Amino acid sequence: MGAEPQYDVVVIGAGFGGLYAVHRFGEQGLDVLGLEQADDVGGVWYWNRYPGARCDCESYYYSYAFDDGLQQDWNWSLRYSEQPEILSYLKHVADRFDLRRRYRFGARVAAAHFDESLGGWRLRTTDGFETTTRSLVTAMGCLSQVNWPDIPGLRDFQGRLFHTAQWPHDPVDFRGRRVGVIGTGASAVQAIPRIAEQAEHLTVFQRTANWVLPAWNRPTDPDFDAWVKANYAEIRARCLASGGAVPFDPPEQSALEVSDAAREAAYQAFWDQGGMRFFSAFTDLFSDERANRTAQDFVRAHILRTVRDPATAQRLIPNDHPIGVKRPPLDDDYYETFNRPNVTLVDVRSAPIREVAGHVLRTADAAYDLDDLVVATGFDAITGALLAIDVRGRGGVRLADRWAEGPKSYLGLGIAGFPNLFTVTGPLSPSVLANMPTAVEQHVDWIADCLEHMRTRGVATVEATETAEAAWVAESDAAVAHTLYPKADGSWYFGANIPGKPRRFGVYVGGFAAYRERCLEVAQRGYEGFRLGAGPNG
Ligand code: N01
Repeated sequence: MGAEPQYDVVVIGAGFGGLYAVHRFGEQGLDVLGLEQADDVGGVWYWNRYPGARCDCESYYYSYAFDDGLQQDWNWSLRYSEQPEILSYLKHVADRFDLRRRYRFGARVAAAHFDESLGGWRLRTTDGFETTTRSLVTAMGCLSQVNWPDIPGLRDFQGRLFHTAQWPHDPVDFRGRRVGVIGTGASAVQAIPRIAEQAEHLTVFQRTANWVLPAWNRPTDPDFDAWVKANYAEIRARCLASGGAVPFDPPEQSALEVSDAAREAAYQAFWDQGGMRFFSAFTDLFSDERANRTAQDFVRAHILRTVRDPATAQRLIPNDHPIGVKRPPLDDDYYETFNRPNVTLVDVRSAPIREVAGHVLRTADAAYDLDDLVVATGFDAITGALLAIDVRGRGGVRLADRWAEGPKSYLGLGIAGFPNLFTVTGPLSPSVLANMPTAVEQHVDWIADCLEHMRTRGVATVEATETAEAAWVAESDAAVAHTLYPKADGSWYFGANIPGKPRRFGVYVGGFAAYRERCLEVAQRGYEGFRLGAGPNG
């Protein structure tokens, strides 16, 4: 008999997904190791410490459901929690379930090679640590591989240079400073109002305007909190039964079948509630351009009413994509911020950024002298973290080659040719279009059951078949083709924000509840679409 792998399962990542995976697999008696590149737990909430960093899902459902004691004991201070509180929560989870003892921190995985004779994976980290494992579970987040734009001279900027996703741990003081922010995505929209409150002057370099919705963040209402705690079982069940893993009532009417007055009233009611609930107003906002245009009209009117300078208001109105099909940011006075005398909006679509030299950011038609530059240009999303590792499957095939034309996966969980590799919220799963903690729990539970199936049946390898994978890719592509998402061809959902990255919509849009049912059916049918390989004694 050949050598046995050192671990039953290695989990990469210590964010929401990784922590739950390490806990769950440990509870079922597996020998589990966690590897995390940071020096502590938190995942995206460890790295994204920029001012205003906050969750755009409400905390009572953007939280773990797996332990009732945890959800009863933990109290959220705000409707949408800020980064420090979410990080405290994840640290509390690590303490409460004693998870750090299973982790190696400061361990960035450099290589993961499937070894056929071992029937498992050989791993190496950048600090030279090596180990082997029967199964490998990646829980590295969909938005964790930082995107630095290719702007000549940027990295040599002579002032203070920040990226929102690699923010310093100590607070940054912008008082008396001339600050520039590149980007107007969700990170920038959260940071801009906070930086504007401090900076002597803030210049926002915008390439593409975004549709921004109000969060109406506020302290947690104690009565609501008590209601939530008394009704958690039902709230979580509603999440599992919904398209976005959120406890919202699904819409029932088309935006086109109601009167103008009724439509306006509905949008206003959802606007006043705040957040992504806005998209629960009507059934066809993601499928019918005319319906979507009515929502755009509503938000456009808000921008024109709010922003006093007409030229700035026009620049803040998106003109290249329907509302919702790029991830809409939630704001805290974002539009109002452009009424401040110390804030300037610069359009770098018409006059692109050419270079950074010394303290100066130069566009095609002007130069801006800055003390601080905040880069809010997002991530190499969905596949970036996985492809940053030298992953090789059967026959030494590189994952980067396998995905040369875009990600391919069966259910976003398994990849043909890469046995015993499971990807938590992987490409072509509902991932970022579902409430993340619910999505990761569903994936980890499914993987845990699969690992149990392997152990009890003497199964050595589980591997998606090429046929099942191809069918799932086709189904995922077809699902998105019926929506308005392809109308935003610059979105990171397609990988379009990274020069040279192959285009494929990386998220399954068929809805979380239907997807979950599908995963359960696959398991019930003996892991249909996966090839189960017998072990040396099987
Ligand atoms: O990144 P983004 P993000 N010159 O890619 C611009 C999640 N998130 O970090 O649109 C000039 O959305 C780029 O312009 P354009 C959330 O899912 C969650 O803001 O490519 N500009 C865009 O404006 C979100 O969607 C929370 O034309 C350049 C911006 O940079 C995702 O993370 C909070 C440029 C990048 O926007 C990513 O958000 C924050 C260049 N060379 C984020 N290159 C929560 O609430 C890029 N841009 C949990």
